[in-house]
Amino acid sequence: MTEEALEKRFQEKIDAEIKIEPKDWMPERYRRNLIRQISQHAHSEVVGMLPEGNWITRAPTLRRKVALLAKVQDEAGHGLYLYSAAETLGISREEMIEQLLSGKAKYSSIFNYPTLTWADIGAIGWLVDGAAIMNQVMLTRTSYGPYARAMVRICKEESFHQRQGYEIMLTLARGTEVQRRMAQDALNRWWWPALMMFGPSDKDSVHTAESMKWKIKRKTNDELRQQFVDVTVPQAEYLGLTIPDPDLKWNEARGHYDFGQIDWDEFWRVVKGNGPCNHQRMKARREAHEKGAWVREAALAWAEKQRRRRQKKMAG
Ligand code: FAQ
Repeated sequence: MTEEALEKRFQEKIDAEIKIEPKDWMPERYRRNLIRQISQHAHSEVVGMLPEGNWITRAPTLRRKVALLAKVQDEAGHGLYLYSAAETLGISREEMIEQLLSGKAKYSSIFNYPTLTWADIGAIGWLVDGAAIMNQVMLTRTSYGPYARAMVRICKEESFHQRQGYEIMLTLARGTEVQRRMAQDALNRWWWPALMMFGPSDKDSVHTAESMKWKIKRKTNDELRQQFVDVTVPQAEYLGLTIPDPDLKWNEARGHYDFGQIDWDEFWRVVKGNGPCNHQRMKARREAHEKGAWVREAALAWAEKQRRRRQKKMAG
């Protein structure tokens, strides 16, 4: 079969909503685009543990500490499912990690902002996990089987994360004046970076057209961002907090909220490595990788020992 005929058959499968599985034929660009997106997604989950991990020792109660520990641990698990999904496309885990540590691969811009107060943990759960879910519910229907299946479980856990964040915000918003101000300050600092998580506007998005054709993405960056604003504004109202956007207004004709201009210069600055915490985050990841070398070596030695034992048993 010619390359052209194979591509035609591939597109027909996509259009018929048949999932693509690891051993199926796929265009090289589809494979590369998926490795890029899934590995960056995995890196985001892993780097995303850092801003919140920072607050585990300072959570205000045992209940909050247990919930935060569980959440951060979940993010590690999400990274692992996603690295495994990417490995089915023919890239090794070592290669992906090397790409992250050398700065070649991206991870979500949002994790380059600092967590200054306890309210930031509430804002991350509410807004960052809220934005992540909006994007990931779409990805449960992505065309690549292993990625779609990983997303189903991830979304269940993310909705617990979103609720724990919103509950922290609710407690602070209904607390003392100082607590309410802390919640408002966290919303002020996290709102715009949360909107940036959805990526550049559609006119500047280089991958969207191809990803939509292959149903890797089913909604564009701007569509998801709008959907996020529409569901989040009433949640802020319920908290009695003000979204830091003077242009935010319900548009009856569109049936959506209009909102102000995103600072795209800030977005690209952060994506290119010059956000408030990029250096700190990468330094922490590199140190963790170096300090974990003995664990990887021990695990490999143990696996080798097991393999030899099994071999001996079979021979005997
Ligand atoms: N940050 O052409 P597009 C989470 C890059 S998980 C950094 O529009 P695409 C859970 C993009 O990679 C959060 N870079 O790209 C959690 C591309 O560069 P490249 C992560 C960004 O792929 C919560 C270039 O700009 N979620 O939060 C960003 O079609 C709490 C052009 O962009 C995912 O990764 C950004 N915000 O659309 C964990 C979901 N946006 O690769 C801990 C899966 C764009 O050519 C605590 N990913 N870029 O060098 C996606 O859905 C897509 O990749 C998008 C971007 C929507 C992120």
